[in-house]
Formats: sequence, structure tokens, C-alpha cells
Amino acid sequence: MKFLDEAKVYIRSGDGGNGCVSFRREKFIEFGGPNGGDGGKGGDVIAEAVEGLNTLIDYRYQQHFRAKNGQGGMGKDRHGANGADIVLKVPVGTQICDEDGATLIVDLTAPGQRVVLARGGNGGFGNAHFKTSTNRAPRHANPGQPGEELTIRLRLKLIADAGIVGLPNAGKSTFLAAVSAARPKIADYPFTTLNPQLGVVEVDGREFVLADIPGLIEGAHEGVGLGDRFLGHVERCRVLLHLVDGTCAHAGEAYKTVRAELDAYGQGLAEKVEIVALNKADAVDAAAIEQQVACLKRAAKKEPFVISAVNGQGVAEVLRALIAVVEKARGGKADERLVPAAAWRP
Ligand SMILES: Nc1nc2c(ncn2[C@@H]2O[C@H](COP(=O)(O)OP(=O)(O)OP(=O)(O)O)[C@@H](O)[C@H]2O)c(=O)[nH]1
Ligand SMILES: [Mg+2]
Repeated sequence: MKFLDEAKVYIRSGDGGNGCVSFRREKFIEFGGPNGGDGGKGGDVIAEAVEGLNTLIDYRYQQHFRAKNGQGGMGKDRHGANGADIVLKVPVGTQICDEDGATLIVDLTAPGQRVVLARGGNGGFGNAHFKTSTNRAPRHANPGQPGEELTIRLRLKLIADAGIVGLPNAGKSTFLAAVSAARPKIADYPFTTLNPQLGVVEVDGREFVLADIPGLIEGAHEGVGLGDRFLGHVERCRVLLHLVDGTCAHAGEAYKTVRAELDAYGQGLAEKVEIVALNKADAVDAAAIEQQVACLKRAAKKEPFVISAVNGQGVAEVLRALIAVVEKARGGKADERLVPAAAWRP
């Protein structure tokens, strides 16, 4: 399945049906009176988070969504049919913003969560509605109300408990493949991974979701390399695993480069709990590891784990450290960035 994490769509709810002007006319019945029915309500445009989707690719192929209009009222007191709603199915973790992307309308973080984005117009009253003791034959009816139209932006931010960051070739995908059933592409050239990948990791009978994102390089916040837009997918993570390639020239510099990009991205990434690991310990000799660890420790101001994603050395310890943070955070409160749908109107 192709991956797409941003889309812009146009939506329009249905117009309400018009009310009807009609009078009862039957042989031998005089003064039959008004019997024009009301119009039906236009359909709503609804967004719903569903399980089993992890891309917005559907919205590349269709960008216009219109709910059906309500039918007009009819004679003999017949009410027009309501227009059918239209439901936009989006993956869990999708944020819906207004057209300029500045205002968050809703953050759909739980499966089944729904929000009405555009409400269908109400149907107009038919003339039967307007009869009174003084006006026995009203000759007017209400028109239906028009639907709403707006352009919205969908932005998928994957929901993972932990995210792996690091320079290209640090071994992020190798690590994900080693600890989960995910099978990301692995190769010894930079930018092997072009899209975020998720995997479920099991540690001591407990599970968490780990995300592997494309590598960051210096200047990613200005668009160098693949840019830093994929960092959106680790925004919701409770902990970051920062992998540093042990075979690189200077582990401390590599660490600082990635940290600088996290700082430049903002969105609270720099404040997240970070676990640092020096990878590829199998490929360098003991003296070199010692030196790299010292560099890394000075830069990160904490003790790094020394691991090898290939032969599994140290991986279990890293996973235990990750799950400890994840479980601690899970005990906390729910995502307070959620905007209640009722608080927002277009
Ligand atoms: N010797 C050794 N090689 C490793 C280890 N981990 C990864 N590699 C190798 O490093 C290369 C890059 O690994 P990837 O997992 O593709 O790196 P990545 O961080 O996902 O890279 P991008 O997706 O390009 O950002 C591959 O050739 C791996 O086989 C390790 O622990 N030891
Ligand atoms: Mg990769």
C-alpha cells in the first residue's frame, strides 16, 4: 500500500429540500386546506477514524466529497427524504485542520471517533406548517437551507509509543526488523527508508509500537535530504530511541547533528525522553567503542547503550528501557491536545 500522510480535500454538505406549497383537492371536498410537506435535511460530511488504515492514499485519488441534498417536500403532506451522509474514513492519528493548516479542527486518536465536519442544511417547512386560525390557506413555504462547503487538510501523525531517530544508515530499520515482525527495506546507502514504518515489539510479555522514520541530516529542517516532515510521526511518541552509528567518524558530532534538527523542528520533540544507543558494536573493535562511547557520553550527557542490531547484543536492555518509559507514560492521562468536536464550528 502506498503511503501518504498529507491531503487536502474539499467537502460540501447537502442542501436542505424546499418546503412545498400544495392544497388538498378532492372531489366533493371543499376547503381541503394546505398539505405541502417539509423538505428533507441535507446529508452531513463526517470524518471517522477507523482501524486497519495507515495511509491517506485514498485522498490522492478523490478530493471532492459531497453529501446528498435533501429532497423537496411534496403534496399530500409528504416529507422529502433526507440526503445521505458521507463518511470520510481516515486512519487513527489523523489531524484535521482548516484550509491554511493553522487551526486544528479535530485530532482523531481513537478508533471509531467521529466528527461532523459540515452539517447538512435543514429542509424548509411546507405550507401545511404555516396554517393558523387566521390564515387557513397559506401560500408560502420555506426554502431549504444551503449546505456548508469548506476545504480541509488531513495530516496523518502515526500513533506509536516509541520512535527511532538518527542519521541515515545508523541502522534504524535494522533495529526495527530485529525486534518486530516488520520488514523494512535495509541497505547500506543513505535514505533507504522513504516512509515511516511501524512494528509491534514484545518485551517480557508486554507490547509497544515502535516507529522507524527516514534518516535526518544536517539542515533537514530547511528541507535538506528528505526534510523533517516525517518527524510528525514521532510527535506522539512517548520516548525516542536515538541510534548513532558506531562506525562513523565521531559519534558525538552525529548525535549533536540530529539533536539540532529535533530542536529546530520543535513541537516538544526536544523535551521527550530520549534513550541513546551506539549501534554496530560488532563492526568496531573494543578500543574504538570505548572512544565512541566517551564522545557520545560527553555530547548526550548520559550513558549510551552499546548495541548491535545485527547480532542482538544489548538490544534487550534497550527494549526494557523503552518499555519502562512507555508504561510509565501510559499510566498518565489521555492526550489533552484533543479538541472536542463540539467546540468547533466552520
Ligand atoms: N555491522 C553492523 N551493521 C549494521 C548494524 N545495523 C545496521 N547495519 C547495517 O547498516 C546499513 C544501514 O542500515 P539501515 O537499517 O538501512 O539504516 P537506516 O538507519 O534505516 O538508514 P536510512 O533508512 O537510510 O535512514 C545496512 O547495511 C545494515 O546492514 C549493526 O548492528 N552492525
Ligand atoms: Mg531505514
